[in-house]
Formats: sequence, structure tokens, C-alpha cells
Amino acid sequence: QTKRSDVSNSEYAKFVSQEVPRDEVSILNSVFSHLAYTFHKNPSNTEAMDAYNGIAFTIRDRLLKRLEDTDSHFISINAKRINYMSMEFLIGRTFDNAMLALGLRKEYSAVSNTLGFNLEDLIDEERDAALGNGGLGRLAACFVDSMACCNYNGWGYGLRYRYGMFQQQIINGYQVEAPDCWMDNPNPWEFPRPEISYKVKFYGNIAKTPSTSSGYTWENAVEYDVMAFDTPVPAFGTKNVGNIRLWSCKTNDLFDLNRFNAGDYPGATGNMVAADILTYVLYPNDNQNAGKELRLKQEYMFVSATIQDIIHRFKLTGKPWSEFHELVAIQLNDTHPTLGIAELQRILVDEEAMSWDAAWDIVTKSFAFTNHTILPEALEKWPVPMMGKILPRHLGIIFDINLFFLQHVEKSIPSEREFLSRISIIEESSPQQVRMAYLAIVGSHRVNGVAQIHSDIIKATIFSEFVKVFGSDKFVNVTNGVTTRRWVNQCNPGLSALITETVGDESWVDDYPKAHLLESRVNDEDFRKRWWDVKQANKLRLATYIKDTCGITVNHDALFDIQVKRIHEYKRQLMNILGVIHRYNTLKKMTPEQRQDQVHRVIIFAGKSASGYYIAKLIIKFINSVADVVNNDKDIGDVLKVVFIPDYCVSAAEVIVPASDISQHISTAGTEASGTSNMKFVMNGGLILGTVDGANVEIAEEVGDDQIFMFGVLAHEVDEFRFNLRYHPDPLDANLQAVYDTIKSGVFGNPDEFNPLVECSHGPGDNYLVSVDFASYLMAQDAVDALYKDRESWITKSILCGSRMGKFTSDRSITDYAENIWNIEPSAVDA
Ligand code: B1H
Repeated sequence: QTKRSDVSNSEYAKFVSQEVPRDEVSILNSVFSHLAYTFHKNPSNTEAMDAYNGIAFTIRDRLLKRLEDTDSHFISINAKRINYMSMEFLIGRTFDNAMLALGLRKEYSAVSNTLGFNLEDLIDEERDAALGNGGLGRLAACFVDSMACCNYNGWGYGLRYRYGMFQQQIINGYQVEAPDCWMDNPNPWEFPRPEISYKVKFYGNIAKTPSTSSGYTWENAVEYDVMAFDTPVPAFGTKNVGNIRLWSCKTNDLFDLNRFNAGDYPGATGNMVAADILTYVLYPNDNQNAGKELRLKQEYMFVSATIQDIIHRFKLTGKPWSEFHELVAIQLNDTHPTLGIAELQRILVDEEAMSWDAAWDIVTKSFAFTNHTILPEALEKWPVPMMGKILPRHLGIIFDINLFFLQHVEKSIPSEREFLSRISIIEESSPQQVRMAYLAIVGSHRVNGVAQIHSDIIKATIFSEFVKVFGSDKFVNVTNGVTTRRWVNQCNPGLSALITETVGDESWVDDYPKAHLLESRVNDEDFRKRWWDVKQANKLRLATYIKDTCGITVNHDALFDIQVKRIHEYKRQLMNILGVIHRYNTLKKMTPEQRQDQVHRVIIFAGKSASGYYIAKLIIKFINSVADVVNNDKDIGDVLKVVFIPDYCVSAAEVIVPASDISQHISTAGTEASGTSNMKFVMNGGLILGTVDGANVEIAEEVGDDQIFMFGVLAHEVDEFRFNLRYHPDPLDANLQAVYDTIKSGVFGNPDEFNPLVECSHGPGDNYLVSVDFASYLMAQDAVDALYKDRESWITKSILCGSRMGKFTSDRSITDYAENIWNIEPSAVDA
């Protein structure tokens, strides 16, 4: 307890009611003040990093004020809060985004000039916050941006990993991982909240005790302290500010004095290290379940602290438990936070003396679950013995949830044993496994997929039995979206200026459907030229980036053909590079004159592979080996270049996305739940080459299916083709055979090394149907070339596509969630 001195309320009210000054001189003075008093620097010894920090702290001041206002506003009106629980937030950089959100970019640019720096250079001083793998983590970051911009009371909850997504180096063509020590620099965007901390328990045993209403207590557990760090989320066009609360293990209570006194100094810190390790590292898997004990502990630590925090905040309202679900919505970003269901049930029955049924009613009314993948290797299952050891009470609760669920099913639909075992949360394997997706479905009131085709597929396949049990209405679709603040306004100033001019003001930034007005200018010659010039300038910027990062010179007049995403067999980077070899073979057979007549292309790849994913890593090596040969072939010159940009991350994407002429989204139909970079590329005036999969389908619906290049088998045909590859294989496509022959000739290096890639792209090993789609893929690529030669038609398509993407803003996604799942209204701070 601290004794507070008497601060007169009216003095405080006066203080907080002042807007932090926005004029250049005041900003400059605050920067001087931070430089002097936060960083011990003066203008004569200020380096770029110091200038970035000094400036960033003044922005943070402005954000914190707004964060406090937002919080008090929502508390004062007892607003329902969305708790978006995600093991990943792929935030990227905050600096530029925050200046734009505050509407102070011009002022800050002038201030940095006064300090002797170019604002663009200072922006490059910031390290990405890469607390995520790919689409799922980036989606979470876009969603907190949209919740704030749309004035919803929404917070993200996650983990503060000391090491984020590893940094990828390419050495001799191979991926080499280096740690992402992003916390080595001061982080102006987070602030520690040591007063907000909770105890999280592991291990121990369950004892029967009459003292709790459930009759159980959890004893002899090991306890850790977990502490909050808040990262305010700047929002554009509103004074609301969002928040991402990340948890980190506290180590201070874990010093072992007994060992220390006995002279065992290193041993005394043993527990501290163990605690720290819990939040040390992000598992670098995308669409792949690691299944490691440490990951289970991370998941539990995350959910336990979050649920305790949610309950703490709920109790401050003084409302009865029966109103919990009217004030709290909890969204599970995939199954990773699903233990939250068991944790809330446990706290209610073991600690809050509630009956099982009353507790379960609260749980199921509060939770909702988003599924992001149907890939079997990504579906989370935890061995029962492992869960029993680490979380004995939760395992008991999960067994009870399952028992009551199966009893309900038996009563409501007469079913055979087989059916019950198929939908059981516990898989009867050896050892038994907890199926986390099933727990999430049973414990939630809504389940959604992330694009229409994906939502339809999960209902028809992996969750079909649950549709029979709960009815179809529990399963809904919310198509993903991306924030236009970052993915248009910030990353593409040239295009943004054109949209602003067309719309008449900047209102499109948070009302993206307004971009449809661009369509009215499709025949305006001057506009078309400027549209083209913007793209060329973005290509030049990317060409410079490629020169800097790979040392390869590319001509920005060539067609830029881009595939950037995690490296995964189902995403078929392999098909792309096999297509490149086909193109190379074709060019080699031509006369020099014929060659010069072809559309010049730069094929650009980027993406990380999970560190233990052998085939994905081999694909990276293979792309680099092909690139080496093609790029150094004098016959080929500028007609074809192949580039693998290392260390793909959010800030690299901000340079890459605006520069595409065409981008590839070519997953085997039915495997990519949505994809979100497809949306970003089209918003930035790039066309797409894609399969009938994920959000490609809805993009085609919006922009017109004659506007984009689609090819390949359909999702419902995939099983049959797989079966045929195994039992009735067609003869191999002649072009693909020729590509294999080139590989086997050894031009790209030791053919034995790459043989696994040959084996997994045809015949029974071809799980992702590369050989089946190859011919139609090449035809689609020919159509791309033909259109690019007709520049005017290309520009028309590019403008039409760019103008018809209104649906794909994450503001629309969030509004869908708010209306169909969360049942919540927006409310602006200053309204
Ligand atoms: C997506 C994942 C994912 N789906 C497991 N599933 C992970 C699964 O660490 N793990 O265990 C990590 C990530 N990520 C992606 O989600 C989909 O593949 C995309 O198609 C989709 O656009 C994105 C956002 O919904």
C-alpha cells in the first residue's frame, strides 16, 4: 500500500484535458527534452538512432495520453471489450504508422531536418517487432489497428517474446537462421506495467478438498510471476488508441538465496533462467504444430495471465457474473489460446464457487473461435500424459467438458459409438491426445473460417460432425482483410496521393470502399500515365532494395513477377521455380532477336522456411541455384532475372508489395485458408496470378474474374487427382519432363541434391499436385506475357482491380466480427 499525497482533482483534470501540443516548435522542444533527459544527448552528439528514439518518445507521449482517454471513456460507458487472444502479433515498425495516424508526419519531417536528419533514414533505424510467423500474426496486427480505427473497445493479448521471428541469411544459397535480438535497442513503443502481474502455476497435483465448491484444489504447483507490457496502437482519423498487452515472465522472485548462501552463485539463478526461457522465443512454425512441451507452457502462461486480467477488469465494473458475457468477448486466434476455455472454467468453479453449469454458460457465451487452416500437420493436439503432468487440473476439466458434451450428443442425436469417438475431444490413440480444435468448438458460441471457400470447406470436412451436433448457424464466415493505413497509405505514398486527389480528401484511408472512385478516371489519359508512373517509381525503389540486399542489378522496366510468403510445399514456390526453368529453356532455344522480343521479367521470391522443414529449405537453395545460373547467363541478360530477397519481414513487404506487376498466389486448391498478401498486392495496383483458393475467389468476384489470371484444379477435385497420381498416373507433361532433364543434366548443381524436389512434384509423391497444374500454370503465365505487351489494356486492368478492393479492408472484417459474433457497437472517445 502506498500513501497518496492529496492531488487536487481539479488540478489533475486541468492537466489531462490539455491536448499535447501539435505545432512544430513544441514538438521540437519535446524532442530536445527527451534527448536530454531520457537519453542524455544533445544535438551535437545525436546519432540517427538517438534522433529516432528522441522523436519516437514524443510520439509515444501523444499516444499514451490518448490511450488513457480511450480507456477511461470505455470504462465510463461500461462498454463491452473484445479480447483478441493471439500467440502472434506481427507488428513490424510503428514509427511511420504513428506519425501518419496522428496527422503529424509533415511536422516530424521538419523536426528531423532541424536535427540534421532525413526522416526516411530515421524510419530505417527502427527494428521490426516480428512477434509472428506470417499471415496469422499479421492479421492480428491488422485487426487491432482496425478495432482502434473503427472505435471498438478492443485489445490484443499476446506474448512478449525476447526473440521474435529469426532473421534469415542466405549463405551459399542456403537459409541460415540468426537470432532476432530486437530488444537490444530501447523500445519506445512499449511500456512496462510491473503493477499488473499475475501468478501462473504449472505441475503439481490435484487434491480432493471439501473447501472448494468443485471439491478440487491444485496443489504443490510451481509458480511464476507474469508481467504486462502495453503497446499502444495508434489509430488514424480518431482519438481512440488501441492496445496490445503482451506478457513476459518476471524473474525477480526466483533468486535462490539458499544456493547463493551456500556459494552456488550460478545455481542461484537457475530458476530465473527457467522462467525467462518461457517467453524467450517464438516458435518459427507456420501452418505446422511444433508439439513441444515448452510451447504448451507458453500457451498456458499466456492464457492464464490473460484470463486473470480479463476477470480483474471485469470485477472492477462491480457487475454480477451473469453479465460477464455482456462486457467481455474473447476471440481465439486459432487454437493456440484454447486452454483459455479450460482456464476460465477452472477459475469459476474452483475459485469463484460457481456451479459447473453456470460457469460453462458464461464460458460458452464469451468465447468464439477462428480457424485458419485445415492442413493436418497444423492442427494442434496435445498428448494427454504431457498435459496431465503440466496442467493436471485443466486436463481433469477437459475430460469433464468432454464427458458432458458426449452425454449431450448421445441424448440429442441417437448415435453410434463410432460417431461419438469421432467427435470426442479426446482422441483414443496411444497415447491419447487432446484435440484442441474440438475443445475450441465445444467451448465457443461461434466458429469462423477466414474466407468463404475456407468456411465452406471446414463445415464440409474437418468440422462436419460438429455441424450435425450444433447446427449450421454456429459456423460462420468472416473474410480476412488488411489495414489500408499500412498497406496503402503508408507503403505507397504515390498511389495514396492519387487516391486522395480523386476522392477529394483523405477519408478513403478509413473508408476504403471510396477508392472505387478511381474507376471513373480509367479513361483519363493524364491519370493513366500517372498511375503507370507511380508503379514504375515503386519498381525503381524495389530495384534499389534488391541491389542493396542481393547485389543484383535488375531493370525496373521489366515485368516484376513476385511471390513472397512463407516457404511451404502447399504454397508451391516449387511450381514457380520449375516454371522459371521452363522459361529459361525456352529462351535458350531462341535467336538473340527473338529473345529480345520477349517480355522481360524479374522473378522475385522471398520468404522464410521453418527451421526444421527440410523440403522448404531445399526449395530455397534450389531457387538460389537456378537464380545463379540464369542471372549469369550472357545469352539471357536482362530478359530474365531471378532474385531471392533475404529476410522477408513486414518492413520488406512494405517495399515489395507496391512494386508488383503480377504476384503469385498459387496454393493447391483448398489448402490456403485465405491469404492476405493477395489483397495487399491488388490494392496497390498489381494483378494476380492465382488458383481458385482462399480469398483469391472473392477477389475475383469483386474485381471481375476476367481481370485476374486464374488456373488449376478446383478444391473438390483434389482428392481424385491425388488418387490418380498414386494409382493411375498420366504420362508426364512434356514441358515438365524437359525441366527435370535440365535439372538432371547438372546445370544447377548436383542433381542428387535436388532429386527430392523432383520426387515431390510428380507421381505418387506429388501431394500438392504440381504436375497436375503445371500445364495450366504455364498457359496462365503466357496470358500474362501477352497482356503485358499490350500496355494500355494492362493499365486498364490495373486501375479497375485497384479500385474494386473496398471489401478487403480489415475495417470490414472487424465490422463483420462486431455485428455477427461480438455483438458490440463502436463508440468514439470524443463523440
Ligand atoms: C495460417 C496458421 C498457423 N493458418 C499454426 N494457420 C501455427 C498455424 O505456430 N503454429 O503452430 C502458426 C500459424 N497460419 C494462415 O492464416 C493461413 O495459412 C492463411 O491462409 C491466412 O490468410 C492467415 C490468416 O487467416
